Amino acid sequence: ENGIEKPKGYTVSFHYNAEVEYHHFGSSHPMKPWRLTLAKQLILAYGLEYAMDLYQPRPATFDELAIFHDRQYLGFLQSITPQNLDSDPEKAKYLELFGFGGESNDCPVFDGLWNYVSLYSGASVHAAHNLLNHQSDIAINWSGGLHHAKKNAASGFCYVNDIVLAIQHLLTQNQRVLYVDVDVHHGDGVEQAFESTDRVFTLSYHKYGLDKWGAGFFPGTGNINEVGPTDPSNRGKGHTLNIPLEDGIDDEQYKWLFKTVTGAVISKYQPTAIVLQCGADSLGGDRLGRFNLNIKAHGFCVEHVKSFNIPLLLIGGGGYTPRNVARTWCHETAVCTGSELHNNLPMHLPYLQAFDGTENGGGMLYPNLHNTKRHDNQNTREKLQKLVAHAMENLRYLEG
Ligand code: V1S
Ligand code: CA
Ligand code: ZN
Repeated sequence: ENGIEKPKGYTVSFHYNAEVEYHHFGSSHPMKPWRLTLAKQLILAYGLEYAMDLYQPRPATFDELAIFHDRQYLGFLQSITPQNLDSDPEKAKYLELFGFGGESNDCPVFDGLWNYVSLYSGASVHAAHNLLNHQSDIAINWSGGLHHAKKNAASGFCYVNDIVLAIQHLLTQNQRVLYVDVDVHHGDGVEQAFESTDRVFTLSYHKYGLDKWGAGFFPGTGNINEVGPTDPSNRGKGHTLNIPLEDGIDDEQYKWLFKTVTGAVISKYQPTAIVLQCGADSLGGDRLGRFNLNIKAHGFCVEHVKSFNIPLLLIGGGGYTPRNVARTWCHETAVCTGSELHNNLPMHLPYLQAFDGTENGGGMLYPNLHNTKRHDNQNTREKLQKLVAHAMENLRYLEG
């Protein structure tokens, strides 16, 4: 009756284990796994579950994670708890080494950490398997997308790199996999993991540059000049593209840029599978982000990639204003299934108050996030044109 049905001619699958929602990074930490509860409630309230195949994946095993990560690092991750953290001097020694140190507390040790990382990774690996078996054409895991994790270190709220694990699975049957990252942060962990292969092309759009105090935007890498290894004998040469942006980029600019650059990469690289990281911290009004995108402009990236009809894995990532993260991922789920959603949120939505009131988006699915604008647009037409020209220059390497 709500008009939500399975798309004709292709299959969308949704991979989600609700246990991830119950993990807490700590009250002052911006990463809130319960944003996934909000997203799921919106998706269900609109009836999108009728348009997809739903799966509840099991957690990934130690051995599955060890396909990318060092066993010693995983052993540490599996055994560390908030309780044994300070008491065991042996563990204290490894904290720094494995990326848990520093006063920023980006990667806290919290209760159930191992369960959390194996749940979100299990979902990405399961989603990749579904694409390989041809059980789905588009597979979604909103709990994944943790692009900063390294093989032996945690970084930027990421402990295990589910994206790398999923791509490794896709590589068993795909000659070329394209990774596209619209999170406001540079996808450094994925880029680094595949820097020496020509079978994965990594493309990241992100905020890059110094603030007025001279501090670089996290993680501080991803300049347009960073194109991977420069040694001509390295097979990975030319298979990385970074699009560094300034504060305040708007809908029209971002859509034009995304379409132009991603389109060029797809037509030159000819991937047989695509992984799209949909970090929602590139939205206007995000607690950590600096861009000014509305939900439909963010969703345009999904629409555009989907239009190529190449097997697609969609994963989450950052996103620190939970109600807008939920709106975006609900909208993008609907983009995948080809469903139109009404701007008025369904009345029977649990947690309706999280989306209600002028502050929270007035009970709408698509509030104008420009109203929450806090960052002037520093991206001029000229700068973006130069950037695209530079990107196209970098892509000439693919022509051999
Ligand atoms: N920006 C930012 C930011 N905010 C925090 C933070 C805030 C409160 C806490 F209780 C804990 C951490 N950390 C950061 C960034 C990391 C951003 C990670 C983004 C992850 C993703 O969206 O891309 C994918 C899920 N960390 C830093 O900026 C590091 C410091 C450099 C910040 C300041 N301190 C003092 C030193 C380290
Ligand atoms: Ca990015
Ligand atoms: Zn981010």
